[in-house]
Amino acid sequence: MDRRTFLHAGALSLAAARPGIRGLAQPPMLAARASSPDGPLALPSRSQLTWQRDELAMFLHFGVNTFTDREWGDGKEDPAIFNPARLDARQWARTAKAAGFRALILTAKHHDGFCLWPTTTTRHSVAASPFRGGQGDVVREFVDACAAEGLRAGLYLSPWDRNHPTYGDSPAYNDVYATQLTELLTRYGTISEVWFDGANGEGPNGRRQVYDWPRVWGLVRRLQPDAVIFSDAGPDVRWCGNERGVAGEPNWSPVDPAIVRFPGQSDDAVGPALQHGNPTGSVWRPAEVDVSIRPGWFYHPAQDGAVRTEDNLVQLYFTSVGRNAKLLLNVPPTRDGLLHDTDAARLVGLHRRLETMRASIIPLTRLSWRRTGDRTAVGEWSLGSAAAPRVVRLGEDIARGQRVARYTLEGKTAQGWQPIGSGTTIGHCWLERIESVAPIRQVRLRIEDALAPPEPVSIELFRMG
Ligand code: FUL
Repeated sequence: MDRRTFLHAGALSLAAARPGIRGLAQPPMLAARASSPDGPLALPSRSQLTWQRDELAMFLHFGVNTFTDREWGDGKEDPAIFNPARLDARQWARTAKAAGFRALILTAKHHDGFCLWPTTTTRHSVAASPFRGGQGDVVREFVDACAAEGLRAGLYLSPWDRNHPTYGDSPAYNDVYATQLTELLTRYGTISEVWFDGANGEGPNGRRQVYDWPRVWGLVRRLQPDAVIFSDAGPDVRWCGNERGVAGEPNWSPVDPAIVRFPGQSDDAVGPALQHGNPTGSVWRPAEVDVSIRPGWFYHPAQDGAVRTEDNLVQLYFTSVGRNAKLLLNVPPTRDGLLHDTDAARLVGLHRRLETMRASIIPLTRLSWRRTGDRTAVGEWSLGSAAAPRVVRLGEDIARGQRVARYTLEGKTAQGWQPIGSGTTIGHCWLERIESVAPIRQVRLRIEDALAPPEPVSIELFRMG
């Protein structure tokens, strides 16, 4: 039942991939773009663009596990244990906003089946708990807090439900699940991301539940057309393939929908596809990196000393946002219903470090950008005065698809041009650290391979990282 951790599968061979894209049969869903001069490049939707440009989202695992000190509840928990006496969703949202996060996702229901909103589908919910005298609704407080802080709200509704008596009776539970989803997507205003994991078990009847994903995704499309849907298999946003906080290198946003077909699927082709995407993929499905600030997803007092350090969080930013993915960082509320001081302080630290880096930007003037072939280009920029950059941020205009497959970076020192970096994909954002370089006056980016004629790439150099 646990998520598989996929090993870094190494760089994809573009030599193998390129003939593929040229010979790619036109999938029906791209037919509308048949006349595009870009050929069969997958493109993001408006919602996917907004999602990716947010860069940072906060995950909140909260529920009966918070009170039992477990990671996976068995569904037999007494709702009476759920009593976050000082719950303040505004504190969650304020903390997130102050740290530069733009969206939050709450576990409306985890595998234990306990619902954080008063649902008509079960008595196993906040309505049966002492929270706010049984009149409480954590989902409501959460979405209101996000709205008050100008942040996007998302919800995680676990399909695996270890409490509901219908689980395992597939048609009956699928109706229950659809009702729960409908409640969440119709009562609380705009929901920007709906998060599904693929955990799947047997019900009390000993039968394995068969989920109806087309129905679930169709419901989200109908009720919240602007929401992005996350799961291993998208359809809008894919899992990055591990919970270590590391997106693949290379990392393509397009994927081949024939490889990852449903959430929770596990076979040998799935891991590399989640980590790296597929350069020849026909659908746009960027990677989300979900990882916790603590060892567990839920709050455990014993882990108060094991919160990720500021350095570690900066590193996570580099291996997620800095690898063309989005970071979904889990910060679990305590039994009081508040984010822990240590976690909040580390987030402030992360924000300060990223702001310091951004403030150390080195002004650049573009001297030239020209295509040197069908799939190659070169750009040159001049630095106002000689400087030794520590970090480079590259970015493609992904509204026009992801194109770059291999690049090198050179800096002009007093001794002439020197290599200072190289890589594979770029996408929305690619961050690289530049180790000990003599001061440079100019920088040159060579696109050495691409899936389509390269568009101008943006570049930023920072003195600090
Ligand atoms: C997984 C779950 O089993 C974990 O408990 C956690 O919620 C993680 C984000 O997704 O599928």
